[in-house]
Amino acid sequence: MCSGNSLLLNYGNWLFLSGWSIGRRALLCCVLLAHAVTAYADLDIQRAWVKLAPPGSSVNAAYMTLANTGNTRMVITQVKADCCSMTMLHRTRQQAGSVTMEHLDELVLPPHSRIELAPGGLHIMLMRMNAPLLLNHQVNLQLVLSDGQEYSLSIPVLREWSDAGDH
Ligand SMILES: [Cu+2]
Repeated sequence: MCSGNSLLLNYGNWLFLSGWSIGRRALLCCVLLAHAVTAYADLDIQRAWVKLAPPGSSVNAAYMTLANTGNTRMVITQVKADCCSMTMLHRTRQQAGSVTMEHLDELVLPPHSRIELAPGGLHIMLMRMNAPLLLNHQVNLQLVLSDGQEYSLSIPVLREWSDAGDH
């Protein structure tokens, strides 16, 4: 539901204008090192995974449950990934028998709230892959917050979340 060359082409110009999440591997390494020891007591991430795409697919989608356990509003403004050079926050909408994806500029987590990114709904679109993602590979993500903090996490590529066992 997240594939389709026409969709990507349509987004291409738009992305260029918006400047959304153009990551480079060398830069990401520095980011990881710089932020690896930072604590994010108020952002709790569970059930994070990337869905294995069908062979030949040029895009992937990442899912997770985000919880803001603190008293301060959080806004995720950007996502970076080491597996690809472009990401977007998307919401899948199904109406009148057709499936479309809406781009979100940001993801807002009010105090003491929880947001589910799951198949058929919100997701992080991974595009312009460096190489096809394989089963059980790890993808490194950084969630960039509006206050400049970055939350780094490493998540597995799975067929379905249920394959993760007790992760
Ligand atoms: Cu999408």
